[in-house]
Amino acid sequence: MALIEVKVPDIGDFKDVAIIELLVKPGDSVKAEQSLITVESDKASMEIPSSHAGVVKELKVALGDKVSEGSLVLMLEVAGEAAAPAPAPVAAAPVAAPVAAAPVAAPVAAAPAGRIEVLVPDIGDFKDVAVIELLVKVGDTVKVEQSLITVESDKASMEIPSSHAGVVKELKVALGDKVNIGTLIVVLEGAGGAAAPAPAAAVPAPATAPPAAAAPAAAAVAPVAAAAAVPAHNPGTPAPGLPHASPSIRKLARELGVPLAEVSGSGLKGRITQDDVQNFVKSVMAGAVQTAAQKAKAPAAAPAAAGGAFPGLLPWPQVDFAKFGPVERKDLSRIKKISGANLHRNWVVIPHVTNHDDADITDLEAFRVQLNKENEKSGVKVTMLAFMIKAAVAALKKFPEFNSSLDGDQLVYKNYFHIGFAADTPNGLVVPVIKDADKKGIFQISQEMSELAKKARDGKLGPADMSGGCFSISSLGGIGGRYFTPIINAPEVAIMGVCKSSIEPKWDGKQFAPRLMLPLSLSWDHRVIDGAAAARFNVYFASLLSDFRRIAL
Ligand code: CAO
Repeated sequence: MALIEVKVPDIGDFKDVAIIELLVKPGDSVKAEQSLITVESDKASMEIPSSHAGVVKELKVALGDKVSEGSLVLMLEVAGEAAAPAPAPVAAAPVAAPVAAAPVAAPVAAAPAGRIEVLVPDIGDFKDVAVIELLVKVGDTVKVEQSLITVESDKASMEIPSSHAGVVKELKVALGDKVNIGTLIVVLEGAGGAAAPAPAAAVPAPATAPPAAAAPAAAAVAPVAAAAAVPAHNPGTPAPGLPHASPSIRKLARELGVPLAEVSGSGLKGRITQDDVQNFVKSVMAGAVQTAAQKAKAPAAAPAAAGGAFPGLLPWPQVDFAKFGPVERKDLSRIKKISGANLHRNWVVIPHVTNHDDADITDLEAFRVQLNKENEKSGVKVTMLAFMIKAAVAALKKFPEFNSSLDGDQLVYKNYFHIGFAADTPNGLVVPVIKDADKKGIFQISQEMSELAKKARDGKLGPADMSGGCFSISSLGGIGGRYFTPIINAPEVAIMGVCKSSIEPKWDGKQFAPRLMLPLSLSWDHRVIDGAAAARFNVYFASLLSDFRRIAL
């Protein structure tokens, strides 16, 4: 055992930065690269990692202290050989360098006549960093230096500010997109046409996002709710003032399902601390337990707990499974973690209803088989799903509210037709999107689908492959089953689930005839769509599959 000094590594241009959080205390065991403290400059924050594994003996800094490269953070007791003074700080580079290098350059390309393009400024070693939050939307008025997006690398995150004041005309990035210096973020219309050059230092603002655990790479493989790898805000309520919290606190909050926007911060400058998050959980649980107790006493008049998200909800069962037999633990895949969070939100937030119906695809299946025979040599196999994508486009055209998204009190109707299809991969569910399906034929759609499905299975889908969807189709037809209740892929408002077709006897007016019937399950958002419209959508969709000539009408 020996004592070593853990110092602040090379943190680039960060000098005399204040400590805003102590993440460990004497007696704590820490791993190499575990974050020890959070420091903050006026525009960015980062966590300083430990160079070694060991036990914290003494903290040499306090909240509010200013530190620079080389400042002594703490004394660490390390085992045997590792006791030699730390060489290059293990995790210093990835954490520190990107942020430190970031805050300088002015990212502007001023365009003529009031049109201003705001680009990602010089963000140092930050490369291919994922956009994890969009802080403005089209129509917003922004000030100079107002944060536009949050980006995140492995260990740090930062907000990218606007180089100009103006009104947001176009957002050029989406959640999950990877950006670099020079990437176009938004197009602004300058106030009074004043496309003045950017101030000398258009600097990133305080880091706000969770660490790498869930967002960046996962964003490259967006799950069911593909558009929102890191769900942050309700539609229509982009947060102008995001809660101040360090990456590790954000991670903790996300793991516990705590909405940070509802937590009041007791730390420096209102920063949310670990205690704040834990107290929030306790208060919610106390409300839930109290309500359960009230219910038990007076079941007929159980009042709703004010502010409790789910009054009366019991805590998740804590079971020692090993008591009952041998068990094995495995981490959820990255895709499962992200898709799970999105599915959960969509299931809880959207009032789902599912309508079931059947389509007679006897003739269409015969046509499909014939097409594949004729085109055997082309290498492209036409699938039933390709026909369903075309039928979905026609149905969306006839029932435009199915091709909309809720944005606050408004519905956004889309005049484009991008159709997502759920693809099963060894790592979980993803939803690649066929863009402009209205402009493509059955062969092209079949080919694109097979390419996207392969990319999905190989884990190679990029954010662009999965963004922009209007409506999704989830086909279990190749596997089996009768009907199911698919979860809507927010911010879409409906999803078509399809199961395996089978021959069924159908009365043709004179006799029973064998017909190939395809079970359909349409889930829809009851805030946007009514039951009658859903029934009509299904009937129309089925009629197109029954007689595909109708698509040309
Ligand atoms: N009824 C009967 N047979 C069907 C069918 C249907 N509705 N749909 C497909 N089939 C048949 C196909 O014709 C094919 O048969 P052949 O090999 O004899 O030609 C076979 O089933 C396999 O089809 P497929 O699944 O490879 O192709 P697809 O175009 O139907 O689907 C894809 C592609 C990527 C959507 C699919 O592979 C997949 O991943 N499905 C799972 C989606 C999913 O998990 N949804 C659940 C989401 S909710 O958790």
